[in-house]
Amino acid sequence: MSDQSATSVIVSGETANVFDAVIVGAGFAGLYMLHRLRGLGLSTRVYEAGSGVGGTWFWNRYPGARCDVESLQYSYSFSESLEQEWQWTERYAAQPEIEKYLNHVADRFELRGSIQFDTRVVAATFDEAAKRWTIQTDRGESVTASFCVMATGCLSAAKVPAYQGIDAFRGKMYHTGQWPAEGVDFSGRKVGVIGTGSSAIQCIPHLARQASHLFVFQRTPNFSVPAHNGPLSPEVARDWQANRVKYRHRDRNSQFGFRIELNPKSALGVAPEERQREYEARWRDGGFAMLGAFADIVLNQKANETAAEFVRSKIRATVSDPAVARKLTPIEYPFAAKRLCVDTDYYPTFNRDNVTLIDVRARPIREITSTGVRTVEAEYALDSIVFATGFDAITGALLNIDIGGRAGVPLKQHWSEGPRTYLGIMIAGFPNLFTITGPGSPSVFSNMVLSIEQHVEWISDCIGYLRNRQLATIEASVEAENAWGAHVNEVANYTLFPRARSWYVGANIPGKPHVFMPYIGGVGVYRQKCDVIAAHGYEGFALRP
Ligand code: N01
Repeated sequence: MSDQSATSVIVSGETANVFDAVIVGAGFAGLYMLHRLRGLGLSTRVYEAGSGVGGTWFWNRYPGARCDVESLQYSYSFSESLEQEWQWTERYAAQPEIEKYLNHVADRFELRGSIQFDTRVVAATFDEAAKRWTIQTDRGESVTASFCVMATGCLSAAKVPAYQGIDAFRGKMYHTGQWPAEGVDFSGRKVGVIGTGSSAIQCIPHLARQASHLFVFQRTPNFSVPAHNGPLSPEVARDWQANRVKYRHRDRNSQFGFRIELNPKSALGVAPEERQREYEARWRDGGFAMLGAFADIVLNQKANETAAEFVRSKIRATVSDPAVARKLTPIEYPFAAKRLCVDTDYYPTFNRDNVTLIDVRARPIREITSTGVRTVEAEYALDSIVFATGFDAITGALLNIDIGGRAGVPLKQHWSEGPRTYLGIMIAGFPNLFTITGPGSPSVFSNMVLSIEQHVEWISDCIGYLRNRQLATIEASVEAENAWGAHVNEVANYTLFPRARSWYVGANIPGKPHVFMPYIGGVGVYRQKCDVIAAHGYEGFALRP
């Protein structure tokens, strides 16, 4: 692309540098946003840093990567024919199948022609006089658009800790969130995995089966529940098709955006035998069923402790070496206050002779050497290191772009004490800039696909509303933004979730302001609030000609 002029882009033979809308990202959010905006007749360009569609599901190709909301629910609901023609093969689809699904969607709705791949947006600046965004890419291109939609994902800015000596390592290094497309063969290799979050918990059993030896460097143990994944039974698929409309309605108006039977009883109000029976049944169901076992698990520390102790007992019963089981047992934060992990064979993997668990909380990593990892106690010789060290979550991908609002105020400045938004969709001082599943919305606390659809539909309805009334801009008011931020906080503080040092509060990134970022009032409640605000002529927003 070096021979192109700085102000033009060419996609599918079309040359343009002026659009109605620019969308950043071609994952679940960007693809559906494009489909909707094209439906409104807007000229739209999508920029995507990857060489294909998929977003999260393009980059996270590590062995074992799969969704942990059931695929029938973790899929688009906007097109009945799409739902009817696509058959999921497993309860929880693996990364290749989800990527294939998103490629199918891109083809089915003829979206590719509007997507420019291998292009990262580096800056977006609002021009107050023109009432337009200028968007710049890492290819030196510059285009303008009335609307700029960030579909950049909540978990897309991969983070590798700044270890001393990291550049000296002579083996291979990988991050789970930037996995090579061609895959990696670890046969016969000594492999180190740093981190024990959801990504690590999914890939560790796979790596252990391949590597000659696997060293797991754990700083904080996580609570993990079994997925009980398997082929999707034809009866379940048939039932879904027969009751699709009813089930989707249920999910849209639920707490998490997917089916969890919520037991209305208190964990403290039942006999120990009944409590045990309930937890056992939930454990057998697998996945996030545990979260609904009792109404107060995430609200009351004592109730939470009963669930935590149940999972700890499962760890003790599974891991044969009591010292290893003790290390794997979370004790310092409430059950589910860090994102609950869903696994296949995670705990049994630590019974293998070729797996060693290293507690780097007790004995921290001091440096990475040319041949491995050195903790304060020992050096571990490694051929490969897998960083399963997570992401600069929710705000990272947005702040990695140099976004300037009114009067050139940088988003970094507006968010210097943590993210501030109205509904997680818009930001005061940044007119016509939309953030799909932005901070302050249910996002990572819900079925992402369902929350993405809700935002996309709200945003496209909003843009349609503006255009029908010949209005040029919409902008959140400072008052509405402040009130929403206070509400997000109040709801979070009513629960146990802020009590863990998690990425939900930015605790995994040194120097990041500690703010609980997702809205956890429930996707049904949240949807209602968004709908009422729109029905009242976009209350809390200024709409201008
Ligand atoms: O990242 P994480 P992830 N030294 O941040 C450790 C979603 N997801 O990629 O807890 C040593 O959870 C860190 O330790 P600590 C899901 O929402 C979904 O696993 O900070 N260790 C932690 O153990 C998930 O929550 C799916 O003490 C360091 C780990 O690295 C989110 O993505 C699958 C360290 C990071 O865990 C992120 O998951 C996968 C250091 N300097 C992911 N820095 C599904 O849908 C970090 N760690 C199934």
